[in-house]
Amino acid sequence: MLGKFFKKPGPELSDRIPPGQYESKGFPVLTYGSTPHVTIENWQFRVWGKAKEATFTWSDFMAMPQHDFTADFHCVTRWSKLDVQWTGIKVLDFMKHVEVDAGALHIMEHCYGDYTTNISMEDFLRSENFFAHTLFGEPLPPEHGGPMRLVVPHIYAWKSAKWINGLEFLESEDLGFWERNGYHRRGEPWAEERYSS
Ligand SMILES: Nc1nc2c(c(=O)[nH]1)N[C@H]1C(S)=C(S)[C@@H](COP(=O)(O)O)O[C@H]1N2
Ligand SMILES: [Mo]
Repeated sequence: MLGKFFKKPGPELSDRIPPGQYESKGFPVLTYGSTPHVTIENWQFRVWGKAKEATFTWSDFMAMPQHDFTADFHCVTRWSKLDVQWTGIKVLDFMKHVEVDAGALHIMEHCYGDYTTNISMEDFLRSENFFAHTLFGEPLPPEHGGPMRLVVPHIYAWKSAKWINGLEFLESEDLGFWERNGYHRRGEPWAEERYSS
């Protein structure tokens, strides 16, 4: 008995819900540790490593093109929430402002609160990835990563860093917090890349 919030996918959802996942009607909060509280005045975003070091403010991000996004969200703990509505900035628009070195093939995402997660440049530089500051038409609540988080819809949601505040560009792959603790280095939900082997 799964209760009313988690529903086993019927055939009509089998192309939306990856194997081993259940549909969640609510939007659970999944945070390791406590929720950082960061104001938009104090929020800063830094890029460094194999890229020209630069710092961006909230108004720098607001001056970039703003878009609405609808994306499915898959947590490795087996819940998936469909059609989450966000507003924010495309990763590819942001990256027009970053001078990346030729040898940068990986990224470490950094956050307020010290969470980290790694992603390859190839998985990061996709047109559907975005930084989000609005959730269902309201400012992104702190527990869901406000004021700003990353959303990478095609990978399990632990790569969608909440309270994101920086990108460290790397020549070779390094592992983030969950990846060092047994989770898969990539985390593609349709291939069920849950754990490292
Ligand atoms: N900074 C930070 N980002 C994070 C996490 C976290 O603990 N800290 N948890 C990850 C996990 S495991 C998931 S499933 C999603 C959950 O996002 P939500 O709490 O908005 O549902 O955020 C991801 N991003
Ligand atoms: Mo998760």
